[in-house]
Amino acid sequence: MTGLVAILIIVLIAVIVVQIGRLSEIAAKIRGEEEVEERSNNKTAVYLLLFLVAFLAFCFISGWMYKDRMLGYGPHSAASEHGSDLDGLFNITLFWTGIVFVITHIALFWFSYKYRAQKNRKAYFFPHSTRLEIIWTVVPTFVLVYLVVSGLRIWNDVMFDVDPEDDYIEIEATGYQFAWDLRYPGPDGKLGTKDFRKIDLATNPLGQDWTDPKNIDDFQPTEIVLPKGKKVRVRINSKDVLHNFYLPHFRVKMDAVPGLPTYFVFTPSKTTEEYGQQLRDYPEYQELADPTDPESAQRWEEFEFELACAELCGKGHYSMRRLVKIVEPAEYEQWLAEQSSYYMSNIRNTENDPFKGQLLDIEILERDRELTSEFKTAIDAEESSAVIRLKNVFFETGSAELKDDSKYELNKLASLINESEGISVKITGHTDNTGDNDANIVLSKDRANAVVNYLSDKGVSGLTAQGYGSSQPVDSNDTEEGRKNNRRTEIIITK
Ligand SMILES: [Cu+2]
Repeated sequence: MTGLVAILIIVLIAVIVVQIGRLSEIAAKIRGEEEVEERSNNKTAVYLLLFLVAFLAFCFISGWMYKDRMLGYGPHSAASEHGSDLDGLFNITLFWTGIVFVITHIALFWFSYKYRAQKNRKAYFFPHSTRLEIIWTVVPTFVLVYLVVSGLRIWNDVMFDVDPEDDYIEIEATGYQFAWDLRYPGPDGKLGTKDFRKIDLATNPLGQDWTDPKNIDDFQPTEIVLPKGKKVRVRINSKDVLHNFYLPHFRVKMDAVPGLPTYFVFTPSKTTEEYGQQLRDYPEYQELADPTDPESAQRWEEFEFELACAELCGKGHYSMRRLVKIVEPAEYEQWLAEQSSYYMSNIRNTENDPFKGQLLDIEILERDRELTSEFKTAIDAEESSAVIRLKNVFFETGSAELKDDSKYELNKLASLINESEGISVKITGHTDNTGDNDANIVLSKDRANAVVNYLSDKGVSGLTAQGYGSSQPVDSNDTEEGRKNNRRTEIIITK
């Protein structure tokens, strides 16, 4: 029995020894895997750190490399008075969010390095810290409040509407698929009223109300021209879908909403010419404007501001581009003087004209301007005498009775003669060659006398009159147009 127990003990010991041997073998294997795992953890943690460095370097280098392509940097400085405020706002936001961006990325990757899995280190369960909660609530609150408040202040400055007392120009842009209709107020400085029910694509694309005198001088140019340094209010409309009135160089961007007029106020601070000059230092603007033509100008010389639609409004969206020219005030006045009103060139004396057959104030002013300029030219000329045709003096057919319309021209003429010294004025009457020659001479003499009498009533003295009948034609008597030109009243000014 004792022998049996002894054998059993030996067997058991052998089994235990074998088991222990196998156990340590397995343990050694496991330990080896852990080592492998630890090594790979270390490697990953270092890679993450390297990624952090490369990522931040990439962010800064690409930001620096491409900064000239962003609004507010390099060649893209603002060309309006409020533009640099908006650019400044973006820079402040970039500065603060940039700091947070850098700190959070460093913290994220540093933590993944520092707290990687390691032998003999146990994760620490961290359920709550009131202090930390307070810190990461309060700090962003202050930063955000600061950003929002300073942003709102600038936004309110930028979006402030004009005071009616202000000196400003109001223009209008109406977007539709796919163009902008631009409207300027003309010499009265006021845009006329509109009604969408009056829109007619052929004769009245904006629905202007022609009974409103403010509409009479409004004109519709194909490009925006504005003077430097003057406040501009843009009324923005849309006739169909959402568009967006975007002047990138002036930091002006506003939706054009059908049925809801919007506006924007801005003051251009640089002329197109000045802006082009400041681009000439940038290599990308020294390239040829037309790469196929070695003779072509450099890009900075051809620079133009532009209006773009910044809403994807349909497939012809791109064609909503319009040029914007900023010029010196004197050049602007000259441009304004060259524009002709939509009403005068398209509506006047058509069946759509509510003032058909009536003389408009604007026409009287135009006649005054024309007569004054001809009169001044005659006075300033070197020749001792000059002839001016009175284009707006009319008589009843076959009679020497002045038509009522003639008074505007004659009143102006009276004041011009009264203001001038050292001149003598002769009124001459002319007819066409129809009818009896003697009768024509009498009629032309009577008409010249009628003008003299009218002017004498206005205090003009020393006038003489002569009738030439049809003896001095200025045009052919074979056509109605020519005969009309020959029937005329003239003045001869002698110094
Ligand atoms: Cu559009």
